This record gives sequence, structure tokens and C-alpha cells, in this order.
Amino acid sequence: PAATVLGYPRIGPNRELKRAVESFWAGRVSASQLEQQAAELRARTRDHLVALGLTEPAAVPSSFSFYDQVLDVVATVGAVPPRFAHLRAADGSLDLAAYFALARGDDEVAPLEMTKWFDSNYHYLVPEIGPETELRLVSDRIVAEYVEAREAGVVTRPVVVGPVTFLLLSKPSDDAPAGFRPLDRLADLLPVYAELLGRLAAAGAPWVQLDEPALVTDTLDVPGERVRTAVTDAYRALASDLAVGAQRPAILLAAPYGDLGDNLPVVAASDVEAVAFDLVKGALPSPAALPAPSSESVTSSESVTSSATESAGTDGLTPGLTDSPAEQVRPADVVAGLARKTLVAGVVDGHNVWRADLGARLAQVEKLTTLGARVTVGTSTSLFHVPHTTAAEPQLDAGLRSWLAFADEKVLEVVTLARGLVEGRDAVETEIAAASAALAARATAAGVRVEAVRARTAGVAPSDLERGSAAERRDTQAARLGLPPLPTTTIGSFPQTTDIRVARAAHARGELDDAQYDAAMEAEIARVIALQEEIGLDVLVHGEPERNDMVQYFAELLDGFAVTRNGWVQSYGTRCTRPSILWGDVSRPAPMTVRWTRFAQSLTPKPVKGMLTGPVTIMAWSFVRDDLPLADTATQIGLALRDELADLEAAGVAIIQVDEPALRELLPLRRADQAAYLDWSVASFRLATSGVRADTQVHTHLCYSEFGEVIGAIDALDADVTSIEAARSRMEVLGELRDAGFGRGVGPGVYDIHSPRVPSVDELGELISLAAADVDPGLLWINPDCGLKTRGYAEVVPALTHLVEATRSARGALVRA
Ligand code: THG
Ligand code: ZN
Repeated sequence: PAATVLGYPRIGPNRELKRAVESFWAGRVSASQLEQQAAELRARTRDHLVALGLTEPAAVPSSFSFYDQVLDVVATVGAVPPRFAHLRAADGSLDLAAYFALARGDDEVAPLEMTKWFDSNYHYLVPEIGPETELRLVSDRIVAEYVEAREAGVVTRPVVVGPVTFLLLSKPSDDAPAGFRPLDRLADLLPVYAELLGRLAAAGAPWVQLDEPALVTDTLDVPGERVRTAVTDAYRALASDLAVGAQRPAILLAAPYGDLGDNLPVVAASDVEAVAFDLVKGALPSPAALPAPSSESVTSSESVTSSATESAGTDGLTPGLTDSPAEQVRPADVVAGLARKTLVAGVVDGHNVWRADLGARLAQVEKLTTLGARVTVGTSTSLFHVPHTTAAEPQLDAGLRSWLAFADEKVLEVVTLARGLVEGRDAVETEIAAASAALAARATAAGVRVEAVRARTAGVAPSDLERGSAAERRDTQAARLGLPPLPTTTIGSFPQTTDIRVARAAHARGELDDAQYDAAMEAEIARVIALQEEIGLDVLVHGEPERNDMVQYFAELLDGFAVTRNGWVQSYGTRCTRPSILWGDVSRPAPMTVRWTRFAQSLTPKPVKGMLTGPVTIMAWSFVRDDLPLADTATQIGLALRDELADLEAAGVAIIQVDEPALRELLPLRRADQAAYLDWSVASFRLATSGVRADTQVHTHLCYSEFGEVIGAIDALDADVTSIEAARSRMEVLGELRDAGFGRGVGPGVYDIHSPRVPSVDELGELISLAAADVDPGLLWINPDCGLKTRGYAEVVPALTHLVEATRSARGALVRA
């Protein structure tokens, strides 16, 4: 087709899938009713995409999932960890209940781990693969969905996570021997994919899309050379060795989220019929940028392994670009490889919400035609990172709305660009002009560039990022706070009760006036303070009843942001967030949190922590403007927060926590880009937090990610105390912190709040002892893993009571020692 998108939101324009699946979990609808509702949603989505202009065969992606696209591969190839084996049917397949059990666990078994999908706020389920994991085709769901669509008159393009990415994103199963890598099972997995492709071909599917985003990153701990060998082997087995038509559909290999980089030559050399490039994050594939050729051109795995001999670096090769001389390729071969293929030009941003510059994007598409046999216009990534349509946001400022493109508007952009490519630029002159006009209006609109903000960011001096000696701060803070050893605290939020939600909704509808709403929040804060005093915690929080989402709350109070009413985006499974839209220069018109913290502090002699969200997390969980470097936006937010910290300090708040759970999330997918990112992200945190006195204690909180890779940056934040998720990994991160010489206060989470289980005093005591072995007890804090907002009081009260009790015995043991 001339136009396509790599994927489309699955949740439904009114979160129909969320409601249907959660009703199934609650036992309100049966599996067959859920199947029926999902089929209806798929039908509406297909018809809608056709109506928007994806009319050609295979233009509409079949990218539905009940929960997660990686879990779908697990369910297709039967890679079920042993602890779930009893849930499988006799033929090895998983019914819907079993499929969801892998995602959510049940009373007996822990679910698959969840982790971030590339540099996005989407979380996938991590497959567990060992030497013994059975790999065979046990589900026909992908084929059935193709047949369902075809019978309804739409020839779709099934979308499946590709075999290399699937294995690279898997982790070794618990029983795997040391040194085993899931990628070691590639040869066993490929026949399963081959069989799936065969069934799709038999059903008449002309195309299949295999998503291989793992090829745009060099941060997975598998050497690049090994990845390239895997790509070569995989696509030899799936493309070269199978006849297109009879044994397989044509293959579109999609590489969203960045550049193929050193993986371009092996992809170009493969026999897949099409490759999708991310031309928003990545550059045009440029064979000219490849290392100069060596005497022989090698692109197959046999050659890679057999000729991995000396001869490197001597004949003018660019060092560092490849791992081995055997991989040297001739640009001419890459050009020839690409010229045999259809190239999907991912010029419409699937990961952000800005309207495209159609004129510039069409030029980019035209340029690609010089490389490939045929060019299709596409999106850079699946559209499941953006909400369905701006039409659902009538309350947004009309100007702002005209600068935006959500999923449906992006489909229209792709269709327009394809028409421009096929019929010539003149045919879409009107659309190009409209896009240019919107962009021009955006560039000069009030609020996009605010001179006062620019002047202030320009005036930031290195000294604004310094707080002086951490050791001296520790002493003055200790004197001011007078805390016991192993101080106990929580991360910030307390359970969001029905009463709170009802009050917030009534306030939004205007049924509760501001004074009534404030009174309801104060009553809740008073209750939470009294509860914490009763439990015996040392450092209290106000509980954040006034916040729905820790980013949206600030976005609503800062200038430069807009929030949506219906802009839901899947975060994991049925859970969604509404990312805010950061469109202009950011500033703080008024204090945002001071009144609540001050009120809470007025109720107790114990210190109450001020609670803020850091610049990086605000950016990571919003749609951020694309017309200013991220570093500059981070500086603006850092300055706004700096003022908030100053106001909290002036109000008598002695401890202020600035959460950065997303610090790891925006880490670039290429190692070469990471240092620059860590520089500006750390600087923005320090800018936010370095304006306070030495006796004001700054905390930060990190969660949702593996932080091992960014320990240096965590230290560089220069926070006095860092609380960090650690319960599930049994304090693993503490060893890494110790080895890195981390000498600051640290609060490893000892209570896993992601589980409804109430930990016993003994269990908590055990984790505290583990922590005390790695952290100087004078620096150790005791706290849960994360905020308590998703838990209920029935669990939270006993769990925190146990936490305080376990801490008291640990203190006793410390004194005796
Ligand atoms: N806020 C934002 N992004 C996030 C988180 C957050 N990304 C990472 C992590 N936390 C994602 N985790 C969740 C956890 C719960 C929910 C969403 C993402 C959730 N959502 C509700 C739902 O889908 O039913 C809706 C919440 C609402 O009404 O606002 O429960 O904390 N921005
Ligand atoms: Zn957390």
C-alpha cells in the first residue's frame, strides 16, 4: 500500500477494552462475551481505519491485544513458565483466564515481571525463557483475527513482535544455568514463527509485520555482533528459506524508536520484502555513513563466525562503529539491498502528539524513493502511544488543538502524504498549506515563547546547581530534625478512598465549591496525619488526596501545559494515563503544594515532607513540545520547582521530596547519547533542589525501573536521601549502590506495595537486616517501595504497623551491637 500505520490504539476511543476486560476479571462477563466485545471493537477499528483512508490491502494493521503484545507472543509460542504450567490446556494453549493469569498472577503464583517498552511509558510483560522452555505454535489467534477481518471485507496486516526482539526482551528463567541467554533459543523459536507464517499464508494474508525495535538500541547486554548474527539467521529462516506466497506472507520488518545504525547492513542484506524506518527519531538510512569496506564483504552469520580473525583497524576502518572486522560491509551492498525492498518511511510521529510539517515530511519521503524500490508512507512507531482523536477534546484551546494530531489525525496525515507521493505535491497543496499555517501560528502564539522565562533560563549559573558539602548538610539536618536511627517514613501518597474520588469528581462538575472541596481534602489530611502518628512513623506525609496523577496535578497548575479530558494512553494492561501536553514555556504562576503541606505540618510536631514531582518525570509522562531542546524545557521546569521548594522552606517545611521515578525511562537507546541526557536530567534536578538551605533535607524517590545502570547519575542528583524500589529484588540495588561508593541517605523499599499481601514483622525485619548489611546504619531509612495510593487501608494499616515494629527491633539490635 502507499500508506499505512505501524499500529493503532487498542484500548478503544472510550476505553471499551479496559471496561470489557475488567468486567471479565470481576466475573461480570463471560469469556465468550469478552471475545464478542473484543471482536466488535476490532471491527469498529478496522472500519474506522478504512474510512480514514487506509483502503488498500494490508494497509490496516491488525495490532489488537487483550493485554500486551509481548505476552501475545508468549501465548502464541507456548513459552509458559513452569509455575503456570497447570493453567495450560491439553494442547498447550492458554484460555483467556490463563492468559491474564500470566499478566496478573493469582493467589499462588507471581505474574511475569513488567518493564518499560523502549523509551516509552508503556510496560510489557517480560517472558521467561530457559533451555527447557517449550516452544511450539499453540495458538491460532493471530490467524483467526486475520480471517475475521478478511471475512468482514478488510485485508489486514497482522502485527507480531519479531523473534529477535522477543528473545532479546526475555529474561533467563530461574532454572537457567549461568551464562544462558534467551537468544540461545533462536534456532528453536524460528520454526514456530515459520509455522505461523505458513498458516497466515494459507489463510491468504499478503503481508505480515514483524516488529524488531530491539535493533535500534545498543543497551541490551548482548553484543551487537551477536544481535546481527541473530537477525541474519532469523530472516534467512523466515524470508530466504520460505517461498513468499505459498509458505509465507511478504514480510515487513519494522524498526521503530530509532536508528538501525550498525544493524542496517544485515537488515538490508536480508530477503524481507519491506523495512519500516523511524524517520522521526532516526535519520534516513545512509549507506554513506557506514564504515569503509574491508577487502571482503560479509553479511551472513557463517562468515561472521568463521572469519572473526585479526585484520581489523589497520586499513583506515572507522573504529568503534562495528564490533568486528568480519562485519565490514560495502555501502554499495547496502544500497543494493535496500533497492530490492519496499521502504516504509516513518515520517509521522507515532510517539508524540504534534501535527506534522507535511511539506517537510513529503520532502523526506521523496528522498527515500532514491534508495528503495518502492516507498510507503507510514508512522515512526505504532500509534498506541497517543490518544485516539483530538475530536474528543473540544474543551482544548482551539489554537492548541490545531497544532495537535492524535492517532486518527495522524492516519489522515499519512494518507495525505501518500497522495502527495503518488499524485505529486500539487495534489495535496491545500493540506500542506494548512499544516504550514498551523505550524507558523504555533511558532508565534502567546505562551510558546515567554521572554521572562527565556531570560531566567539564560541566567542560570553553575553555582545554582550547588548545595555545598553533603557531609556538612547531614550534620545540620541531623541537628534540626533530631530523628532516631533508621527513621521510618512513607513515599508520599496514601490510599485514594472512594470519598476522595467522589469529592474530586463533584468538584470537577461544579457540585462542590472550592471551599467545600478544600475542607474535604483537609479532613482527609487530618485523618492521614493522625493515623501516621498513631502508627508511630517518624517523618509524616500529607497523603496527597488532592492529586489524581502526580504529573497531571502539576500540569494543571503550571503555565505552558494543557491537560486532556479523554486522552487515555495505555500504560500497561488495562491501566491508562492521560499524559499532559507541554506546549509552551513553563512557569509557575502561584505556589502549588504549599497550602496542603503547611496545613499538615500545623497538625503535628513531627516533620511533614513536602512532595513534588521532578522535571524529568514531568516530561517523561507528558507529551513534550518538539520545538525546544528537552534540556531547555527541563531547565524551565527546574526553575519553577526551585521556587516551589523555596516557598515550602519558607513555610517551615524541613524535608522536601522531589520524585524522579522516570529518570531511567528517558535514557537514550544508544549508549553514545546517554551522557548528554544524564547531564541535563541531573542538572534539572539540581537546579530544582539547590536553592534551599543546608538544613533543609532533600529527598528523592525512584521506582518502576532498574536503576543499576544510572547509579552514577543517582549520586550526582546530590539528594540527601534517596528512597528506591527494592523489595521485589530483595535489596539487590543496595549492593550496586555500595559498590559505587554511594554515601548518602538511602531508603530501600522493604514493603512491596505492588502486592496486596501484608508483609509480616519477621519478613520486614529480614529485609531490614539485609539492607543494614549493605548500608551504613547511620544512613539507612525504612520505608515502603512506593506510594500507597493504589492500595487499601485494610492492607496499609497493618503493613505500616509491622514496618514500625520491625524497625524498632532493628534499632534495638543496633544499640546492642
Ligand atoms: N502517572 C503517570 N505515568 C505513570 C505513572 C503515574 N507511568 C508509570 C507508572 N506510574 C504507570 N503506572 C500506572 C499505574 C496505575 C495507573 C496507570 C499507570 C492507573 N490508571 C487508572 C486506570 O487506568 O484505571 C486511571 C487513573 C486516573 O483516573 O487518572 O491506575 O502514576 N502519568
Ligand atoms: Zn514509586
